[in-house]
Amino acid sequence: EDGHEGWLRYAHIDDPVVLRQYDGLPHRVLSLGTTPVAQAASTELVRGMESMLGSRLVAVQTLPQEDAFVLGTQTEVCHFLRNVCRQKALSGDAFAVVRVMQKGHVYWVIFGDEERGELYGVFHVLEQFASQKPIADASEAPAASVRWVNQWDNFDGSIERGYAGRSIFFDGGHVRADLSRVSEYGRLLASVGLNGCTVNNVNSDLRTLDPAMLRELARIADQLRPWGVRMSLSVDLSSPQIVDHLATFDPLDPAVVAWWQKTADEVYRLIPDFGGFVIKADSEGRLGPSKYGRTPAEAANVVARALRPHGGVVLYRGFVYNNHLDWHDLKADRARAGYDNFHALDGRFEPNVIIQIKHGPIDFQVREPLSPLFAALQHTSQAIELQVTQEYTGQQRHMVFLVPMWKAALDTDLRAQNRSTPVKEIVEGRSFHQPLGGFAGVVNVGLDTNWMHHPMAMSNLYGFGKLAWNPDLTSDEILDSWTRLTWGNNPKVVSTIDDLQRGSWHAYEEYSGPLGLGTLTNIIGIHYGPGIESAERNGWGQWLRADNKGIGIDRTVATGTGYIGQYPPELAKVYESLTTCPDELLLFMHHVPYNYVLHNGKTVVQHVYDSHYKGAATVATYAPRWEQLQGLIDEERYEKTLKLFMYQAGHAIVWRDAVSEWFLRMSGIADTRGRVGHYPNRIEAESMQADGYTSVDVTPWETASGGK
Ligand code: BDP
Repeated sequence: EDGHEGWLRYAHIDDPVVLRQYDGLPHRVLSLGTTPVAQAASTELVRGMESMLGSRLVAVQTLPQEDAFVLGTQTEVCHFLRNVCRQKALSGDAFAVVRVMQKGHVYWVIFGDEERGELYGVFHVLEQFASQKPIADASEAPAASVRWVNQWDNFDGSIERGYAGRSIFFDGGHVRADLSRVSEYGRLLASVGLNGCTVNNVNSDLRTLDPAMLRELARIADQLRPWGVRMSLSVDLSSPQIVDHLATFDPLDPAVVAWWQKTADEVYRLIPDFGGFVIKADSEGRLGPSKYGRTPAEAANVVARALRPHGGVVLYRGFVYNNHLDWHDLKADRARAGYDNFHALDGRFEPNVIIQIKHGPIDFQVREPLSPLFAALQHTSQAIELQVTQEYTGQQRHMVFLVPMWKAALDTDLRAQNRSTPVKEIVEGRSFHQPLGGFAGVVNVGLDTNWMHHPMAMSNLYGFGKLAWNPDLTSDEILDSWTRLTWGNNPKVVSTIDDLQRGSWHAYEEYSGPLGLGTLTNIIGIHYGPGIESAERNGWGQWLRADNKGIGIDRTVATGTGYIGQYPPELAKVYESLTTCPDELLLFMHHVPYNYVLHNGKTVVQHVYDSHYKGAATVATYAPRWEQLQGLIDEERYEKTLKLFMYQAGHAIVWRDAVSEWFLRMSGIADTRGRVGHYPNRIEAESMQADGYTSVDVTPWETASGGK
């Protein structure tokens, strides 16, 4: 097995006891719809049942006088099976599975309000088989209407922050001739309820809205359509100037307004089910409305009005900040930017604009507090942006199961208006009664056979979809079903993989950047491996503010940047005080000396040492624990995973030593357990007799033991 099927392996069930529970299921299927989505739903049911149960469903054209599966929309099914008319009316993407008796026959009816629901119902049923659960009546509705993935693919075929090969969509400046992987991707997305895919980089190619390119892009939409996945595009606000040589791209210029309308009309002529536009503007060098003294609302609204007659939406990214901040200015703080740029615009956006906000105020670090912007926008629809591609979290060379991190974010209660407002309810549109809302996951799958390189990384895509559908699921529920679908139901396999993954985020945090420091990685550039000081003294604002006396950014209202004051008062109070600020966010919120004593009784510096040793020690157990599964899973995925675990164990030591040595040198405080700086049995390369090699100083010094 090569991981190509992801969690849709549909492995044959051999256990006769398990198989027996499906004995009475029908052998006929009636599919009432004729659209590609309806066809995909019935084909999938046939495929899954044959593969898992070995039973071949026969398609029939009318309601048979024998047991059958019946697939359709609620309206379609209701003509044939009166009981279904009496069921509560579904709406949007909801689905239901009901067992109906009529004239002595059993009909398993899988229906939605729309065909997309039908497809979700089929995947639900197939997931029951794959996890060996009985089939029962079910009815589910997604938490929010926007459940999109973003791909940061470039037209040349590279992928920004993609770690699993080249683009499945593009190559050499064009849409690929062979889009078979796109259709397979659409199937994976649909199987977990995802309904949109933005196919190009947020740093959008300026040719994206060129008519010739749009015609090519329409081919991608055709591949995704049968899976109920609507294509969307990232667009650059300067497009009117670039594509049609307008004199300006000022959103309030009538010619620009007309251009967006004309362009939206053209997009929908080619792609009738087009989802909408994602916009990154005034951020990291992208142009934006600030050029003309206009606000993000003025820009977003012009585009939104053009899309609205067609049912499209604008996801305007909240990731707007100045990357030329002055490090010497103690009040300068990148974390403030989202709130500062958007909160005054609350209520000024068209109803089909959604502000897409990264879950933390900085940038997908291993631990961040929630962005305070979520609580500040109470009259504007919002989506949470989560990063499935492991940019700062090990780039799919380290196993890091991110669902617990996202759960912690989604469950965080921001206490807006001094009442319960967990972020998941805000982005569902529930807390502040907004018309839209949802989830955007940056995924960046590539042409690697198994989509994401690390066999464990697909759990993050699966988990993202599941949470976007139902953020109340627990991390353990999601993990356990992914493991069963991906690796089979052998109890030892399931418990071993679940245990390995469950603590993997925490372990990564322990050896990469604890106490809210952020991932202590190479910040300028690849974002991989240790690079502690690379964050300091540049304009990007991912600073540590470390010197020989202390570390951390003072973000308090009393003496710091004032960032904490952007939170609703109850939460602000918790973060403002050293007594109540949780250790895990301490250095994000406060500047303290190295010997400051944490709630856990340790000093900051000793905690840093201990946590790095602990994290690296945990990772060292991965390979031997994995080896217990040899023979219980297929050789191919076994070997691939084993190699990655061995690599991760080594790289975790590199991390451990780099960060610990840096803290030792910076603070001058020794490890009470005498580990840091003393490595028994280690032989430094520079101490060897190495023909043909010379020893050189390494920058940053802490990334090589001994600095050479
Ligand atoms: C950062 C990435 C950069 C993206 C940017 C964004 O390093 O490649 O363009 O976010 O989200 O995390 O726009």
